[in-house]
Amino acid sequence: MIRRTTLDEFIITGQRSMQDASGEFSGLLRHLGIAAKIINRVVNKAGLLDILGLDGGINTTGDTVQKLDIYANDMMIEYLRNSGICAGVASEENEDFIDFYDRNLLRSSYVVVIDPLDGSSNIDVNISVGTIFGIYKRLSHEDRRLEKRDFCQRGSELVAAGYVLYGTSTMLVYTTGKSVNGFTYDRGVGEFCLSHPDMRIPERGKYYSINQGYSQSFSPGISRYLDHCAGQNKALRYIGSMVADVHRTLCLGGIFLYPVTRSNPEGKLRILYECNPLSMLIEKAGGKSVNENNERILDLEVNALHQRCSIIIGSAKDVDEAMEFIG
Ligand code: P6P
Repeated sequence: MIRRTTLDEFIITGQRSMQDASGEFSGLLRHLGIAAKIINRVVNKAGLLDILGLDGGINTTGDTVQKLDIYANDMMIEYLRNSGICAGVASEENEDFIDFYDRNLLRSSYVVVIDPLDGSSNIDVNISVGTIFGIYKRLSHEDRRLEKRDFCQRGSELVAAGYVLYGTSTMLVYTTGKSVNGFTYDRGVGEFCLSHPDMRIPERGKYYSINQGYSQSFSPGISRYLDHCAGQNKALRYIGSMVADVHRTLCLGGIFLYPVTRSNPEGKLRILYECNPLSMLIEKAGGKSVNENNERILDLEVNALHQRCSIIIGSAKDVDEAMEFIG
């Protein structure tokens, strides 16, 4: 029986090697892991708990909200609030950020950005969904209330980023700026166990991932690149759940693209809690992540919590090749 390192052990060990060994940052990571376990428990039983189906609400960014979205959002926010070591949260599901000032007992210096349940349109048909998170050091003084600038920071300022993929198995993948490590949830012991140490994205892959349904509204450069991919016998894979599509890209190599379209002239995906955390992970694993103007995603100015961008992310050689066509 292989003895696997648990997430808690890995975090504590990592804490010992960090300058900021206050334990606050480690505690925050551990609370995110606990929230992930609770969401996992419900996501896995969703069909039985009769919480499927449209809630009928519309979230901040106009996506149709599923009941499980609300549950995941409430869970993440409560766990982070009760941790006493998080100053506040910005979520896809909330118009504005949430300041934990009254409950931030330790006057935490960290804020969290989250997409609590990404790809939720797939919930009812049992296709993988995910949670995405990013952690920033706050910019405002710890004794004061949070400000928008604490959240609207460049992705390059992230101190940690990760996702939970609720798929055939449940995985938590995160980085604190050095390596990218993957943990698989072992229901038997109720722990995330280290299963994919030091993940590296292949420098090139055979998969390209894009919603071809929008092909009529892609730029000529994107269309030229897609013709090139088809001519190269690359395989098209598109799940419609960014966490699942990016996780496959991280594991097998290749490229994921969500360009601007007529219905989303700025791009559909949100910089703060989708593109930046996933771009940090892919870059730390050796890949690249840019927008259609070939600007590094992590360098983009973030001026609004729900700001969108186009994204081309994946194996370095595939992204470079794509940009030769997209220009
Ligand atoms: P489309 C899910 O709603 C999401 O935000 C991402 O997870 C996913 O990559 C994208 O939207 C899918 O969008 O327009 O292809 O359905």
